[in-house]
Amino acid sequence: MAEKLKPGKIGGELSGAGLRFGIVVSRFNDFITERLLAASLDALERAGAADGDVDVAHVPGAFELPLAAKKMAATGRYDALIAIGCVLRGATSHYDYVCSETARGLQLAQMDSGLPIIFCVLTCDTLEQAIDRAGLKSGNKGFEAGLAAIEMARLSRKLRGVAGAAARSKASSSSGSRATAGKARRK
Ligand code: INI
Repeated sequence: MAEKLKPGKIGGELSGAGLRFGIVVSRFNDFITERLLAASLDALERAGAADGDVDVAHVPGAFELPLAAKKMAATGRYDALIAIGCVLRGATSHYDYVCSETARGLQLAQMDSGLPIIFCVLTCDTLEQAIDRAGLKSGNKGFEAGLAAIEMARLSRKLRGVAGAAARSKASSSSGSRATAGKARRK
């Protein structure tokens, strides 16, 4: 019987040392977002991120997160970003627009820039649900976001290394086959 296939594993270790992070936080519902921010910073600090390697930018509301994240990504300074917000359902459809455009904008910024942007935007029906996710019954989503940022930053660095090694080996094998073809022509 064939041996069990052992695939190569590419993982993102949870060490923040030497990585740079940008965090963009919305001021709207800051009772919640500042708690999410504190927990994200706690996760980064515990994983070894250094003071000078973490920057925090504030924006008015969740709707402004994507543009600020895109501009932070464009600086080329960071290994990963975290976008923090809290949208609470109101009496009108405003909530739906803010939620969907914030999620869409952040995903676009992430895919355009190639930089991991962690989605730490609570979208809740009630303040109680948000409080539960910002340090009460359901843990703190900010802490989870900090860990996700580290994992994605590490994984991205590794995948860049894998891509670089693949490109180098392709280049050397094609220059090798050009040299062989040249020799064959000279004979
Ligand atoms: N922004 C939030 O971050 N959370 C909300 O709950 C919210 N509500 O409910 O209105 C909210 N609105 C503001 C929005 O994000 C923009 O800042 C504003 O529309 C200006 O562009």
